[in-house]
Amino acid sequence: MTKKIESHLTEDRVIKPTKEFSKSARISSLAQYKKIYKESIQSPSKFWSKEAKELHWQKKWSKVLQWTPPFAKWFVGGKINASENCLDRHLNGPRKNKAAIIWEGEPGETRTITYAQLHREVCKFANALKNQGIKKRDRVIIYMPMVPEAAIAMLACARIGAVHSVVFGGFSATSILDRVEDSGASAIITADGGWRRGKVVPLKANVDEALKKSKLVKKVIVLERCKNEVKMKRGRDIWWHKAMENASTDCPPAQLDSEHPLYILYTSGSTGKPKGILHTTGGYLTGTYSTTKYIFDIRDDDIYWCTADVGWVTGHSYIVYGPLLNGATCLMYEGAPNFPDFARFWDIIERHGVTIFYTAPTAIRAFIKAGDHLPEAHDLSSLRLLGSVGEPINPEAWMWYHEKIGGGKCPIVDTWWQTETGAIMISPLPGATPTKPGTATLPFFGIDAAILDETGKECKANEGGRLVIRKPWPSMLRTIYGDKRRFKKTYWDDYEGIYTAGDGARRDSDGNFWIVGRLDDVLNVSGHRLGTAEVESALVSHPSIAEAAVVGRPDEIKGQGVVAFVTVKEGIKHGAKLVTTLRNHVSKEIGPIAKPDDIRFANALPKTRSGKIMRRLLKEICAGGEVSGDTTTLEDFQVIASLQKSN
Ligand code: 7RM
Repeated sequence: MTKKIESHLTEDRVIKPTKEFSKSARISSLAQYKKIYKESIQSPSKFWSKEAKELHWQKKWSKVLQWTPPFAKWFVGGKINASENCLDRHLNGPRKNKAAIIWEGEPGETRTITYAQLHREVCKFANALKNQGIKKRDRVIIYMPMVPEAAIAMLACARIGAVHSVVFGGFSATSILDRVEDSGASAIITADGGWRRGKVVPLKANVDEALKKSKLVKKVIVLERCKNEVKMKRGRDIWWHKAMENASTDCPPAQLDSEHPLYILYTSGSTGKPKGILHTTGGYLTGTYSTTKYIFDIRDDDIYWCTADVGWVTGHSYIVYGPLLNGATCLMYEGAPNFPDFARFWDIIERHGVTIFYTAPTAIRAFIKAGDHLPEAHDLSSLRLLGSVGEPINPEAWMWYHEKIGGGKCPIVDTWWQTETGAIMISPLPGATPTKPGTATLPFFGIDAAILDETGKECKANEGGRLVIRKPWPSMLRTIYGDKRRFKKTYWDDYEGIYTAGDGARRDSDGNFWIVGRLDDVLNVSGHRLGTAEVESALVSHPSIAEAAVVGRPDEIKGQGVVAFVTVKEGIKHGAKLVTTLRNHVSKEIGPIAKPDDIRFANALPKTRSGKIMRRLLKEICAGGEVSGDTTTLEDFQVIASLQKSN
């Protein structure tokens, strides 16, 4: 019996960058990419030090890399400050009075903050933090809505060398408490509330609830955003505007070691408590700076919009650090994509003239479901580049995104990376890489990505295996905070000195990487190992289907049977007839082995707050058991109840 992951779905459509885009792009042909890539893999230190030199170093490094697997130190001996690089570096030229952040609140108000203004606010807030007794290396939890102050808080921490840990504003009191305890945080920066679908999310009340059970936190700074009623605890809580009142605007950036911790960001494992992914300064800045520059090919006149929340790594690397390091103008939106309706994003793009738009497949599928008339009613012609992140983008969604949003002219960068990798690892370069819908294509410069079988041998073309990175890279996680053993065990146990990402993938004959799903989710049907992504993609390629999640369930004969949970598009009737149609459709697209044994219609699928389907929960439902393990990252618990009922 083979242990390889099989792959049956093929995609022949090739979309090349337009001449117009390539002409002015930093990397303008596949040949140019290949040449630089080859050199960068032969000598990663040379490539990365060239990139790092474009940043401002208070003191230059003496050694590019010190690698004692699995522990890396980048730019050893160098001194650098993240906030200085995001802000001060732009103040001596034409970017000084350029918009750094264009913000839109959910109720509709807007603010524009220039680099000079952002610098001033960050310096003031950094002094406010110091006045509250916060020092270098202290851990500070940031639990904020999507407002500019979230970025200001992050950059202010970085300015004084405090370590931020952003907790997504949709998380509960329990999640805050877990993260406070694990990180040993001594302060929390929050707001009275934040707007989401027309309602106030009671952030401060959640913090109060969490802190009933912990004595670690000495200071809570509260931004007034929604003017909802909150309780302030004397001696512990202070309003943001009060803390700012007497704070000076003069705050020289702290001199920090290149390996000084920049942030901890918690990511859920499939089992056990969330992992505190630790990123440090010099390498992380180099990785996010370089990837933003080449992959988004960002320009001074771009209006760049990444729709993620700052609570996710995508928000850290591609709303705050990457774009600001590049002196870009970033749009930031506070609220939900469907408030007041599913046209909100198209409306924002039109009104602000967004040129680069970076979002997630889960959002794209929701937009498809909501109907084409919504984007069609808006002028989206300002767009020149689109991006996707978070999950495999199924070819149907890719084509829709390309045609309906990109007007057929915008390249799409399907970017594969993780909280752990800090920056994008595999992605097209928009002026250079021919793409096929559904593949993240080729590794970024300096990234030695490969697919290995369980013996450590590289897989042949179209053979599925484990996605790994064979050489260290600057923005890699340094450890799991406080748990080196778990760090080693989770990422470095499969192969000596090689990082295992936990994703299954294959490369096609052009070398493109196709992610077939998380390794924990791989199906095993009569000895055939199938990735979930391909079966899901086949289902969604049927015109009636909006979304699909596929899992295995124990089967006496086949080992595992295939169960598909699907949601249908607006106005589609479902029943026995559609079940037969879909089973035949999958059989035709992939082959009879992938034919679902069972298809269940659902109103919604269980997802994490960032839109990833939680297949583990579906597996548990299929096995007939109760849903167990960590469910704190589940977006909506109702979904589980309704799936269990229809079971
Ligand atoms: C950035 C982010 C990481 C996991 C990763 C994959 C999946 C992310 C893509 C993707 C296929 C993509 N960080 N993933 N991007 N799969 N194509 N372009 O999402 O830590 O939250 O998740 O997400 O499984 O391992 S994350």
